[in-house]
Amino acid sequence: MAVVDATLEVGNLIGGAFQPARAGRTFESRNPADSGDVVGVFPRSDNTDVDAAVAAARDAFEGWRRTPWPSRAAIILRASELLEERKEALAQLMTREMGKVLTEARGDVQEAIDMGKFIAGLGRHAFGETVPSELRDKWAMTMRQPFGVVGCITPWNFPIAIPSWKIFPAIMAGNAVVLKPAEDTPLCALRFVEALADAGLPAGVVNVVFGFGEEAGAALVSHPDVAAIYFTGSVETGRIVSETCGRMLKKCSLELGGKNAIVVLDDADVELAVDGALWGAFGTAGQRCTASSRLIVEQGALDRFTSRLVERASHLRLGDGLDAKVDVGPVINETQLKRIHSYTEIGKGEGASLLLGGEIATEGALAKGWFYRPTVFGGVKPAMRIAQEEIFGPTTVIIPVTSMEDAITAANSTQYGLSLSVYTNDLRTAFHAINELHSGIVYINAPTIGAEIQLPFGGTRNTGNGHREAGGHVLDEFSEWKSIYIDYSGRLQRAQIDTE
Ligand code: UN1
Repeated sequence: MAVVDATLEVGNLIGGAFQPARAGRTFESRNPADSGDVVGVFPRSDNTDVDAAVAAARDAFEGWRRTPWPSRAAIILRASELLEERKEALAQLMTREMGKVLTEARGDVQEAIDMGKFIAGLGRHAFGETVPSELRDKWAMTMRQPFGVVGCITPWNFPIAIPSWKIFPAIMAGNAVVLKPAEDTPLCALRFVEALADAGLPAGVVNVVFGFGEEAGAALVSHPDVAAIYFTGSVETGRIVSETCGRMLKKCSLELGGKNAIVVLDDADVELAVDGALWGAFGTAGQRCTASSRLIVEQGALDRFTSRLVERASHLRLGDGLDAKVDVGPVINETQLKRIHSYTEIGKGEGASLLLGGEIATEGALAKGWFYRPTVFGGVKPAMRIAQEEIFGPTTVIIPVTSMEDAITAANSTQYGLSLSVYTNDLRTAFHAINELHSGIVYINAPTIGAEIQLPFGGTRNTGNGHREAGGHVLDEFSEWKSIYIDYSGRLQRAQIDTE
């Protein structure tokens, strides 16, 4: 692994070699806790760089798809072991490049390790089916086949975990990959791919093209030799990606936003719900698509829940995530900081009451980075913009309701459907809620964050387009079926006609 230092300058990884952008342009990755700290300088790629990466992937694909599944799995397992050995260094880098506190950065790397081990196991049980033919002396079965070259476009909030969710299963199934990681976290993505290279992945099977969505990302999505796109990001960009893929008849898997809710019912353990809300709303400074950005609270629990939440959130310590005493790190960049603050203004304008925070934090060393105070709004109505739109920061809203049915209606009333949670001690209520909540993930007595890789991850409605990542069916997203008929009767047999 290359040494990380302030002047690190790397190229795109194309066919196993580092290359600068053909147009010679670069961009910087900076530490969000200290914007003077340059983590590295990266190529700002355009369509010519993407063309080269796709060509390298095409070349590598032919050898890779013929490599036996268990051999591919062995490389993935080895890469997971290398990630495990490098976990602490990767976590430190992640905190520096992305800002999340170190314990969470370790969790992000762990999620990639878990994913790699899980996917490697599929190398020996990527089952097909053998089914009886309707004709005599005829055999019928299925096997998986890769799509070819696939494009992965990943966000900055889980800079190692999310690339791992896409790349491990993609290459397990025999695809070759071009990765365009978020411009805010390029070095984390590169370190992940280096673990694969060090584990023996042949050159060109995974290529990395750095840069911006409108340039490198768009070129990847519209490339005629890219057969499938796996995208995690905003609804706005997802729509553009989906339109392009639709026109080109490409497979397109989208993981988009969330406006997740914790429902706290009258019979809930309120202190447990406050624990969950603090972790769900302010973990990763609220920058998770699963963040608990709405807290829907039944009347009987409202006062206690509100006062405990505000009291405990007021003690959260902001700062550099490398400091073990810090609870909440910076947000990713200045644009996001301003966007988060604009929602505070929107909330006030809508008549919600600001109970805590609502400010950019600039005292002392915080002035060097992009820090926002944990923010809580009370008296929020389900239709308000702060209750409908994804803020992606440490802002959460309390929505009072008067019944369990109203709580469920409110929980289901956004364009998103990623993760919903209910705190209750009543078994019947819990199961009723599981049935009635319309989301990809439901939690009972736990916050909306914390998905595990052995279950499907994704959401309903505008959170995506019906696909799921991770989980036991993950290969369905990264391979397509081939149905095979073998007729050993020695004569023409006509299906649907010659049956007896
Ligand atoms: C995301 O926010 O994009 O469930 C992913 C969770 C994490 C994954 C979040 N395991 O919060």
